[in-house]
Amino acid sequence: MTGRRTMLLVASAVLATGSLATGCSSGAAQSAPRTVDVEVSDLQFTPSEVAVSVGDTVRWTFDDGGMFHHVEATDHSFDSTIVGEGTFSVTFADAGTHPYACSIHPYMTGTVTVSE
Ligand SMILES: [Cu+2]
Repeated sequence: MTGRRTMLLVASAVLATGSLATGCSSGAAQSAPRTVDVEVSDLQFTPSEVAVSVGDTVRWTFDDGGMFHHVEATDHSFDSTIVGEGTFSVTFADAGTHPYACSIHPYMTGTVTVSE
């Protein structure tokens, strides 16, 4: 495990993702970075497990009627702080697996897997 990871925290995602890459994971030529959405609603993360490539962004959207939630990586590599609305985005610069949970509702869990 590398202690320090380089990440871009985008408070308010305004990334224009014009293209959806489908089914290309050859790894040789890196396709355009993607943004993968995770919905935070009904006391769960949907989808709870996402797989992305280095350079991709995961964007959580808090939409649970104002209920406060928290996206907190178990390895502390990212932390949304406790919020009730809006979005939280993380761009992953390194490969790795990041389990995360909501500190308020510990049964709310998810995993981001980042591959080269
Ligand atoms: Cu929660």
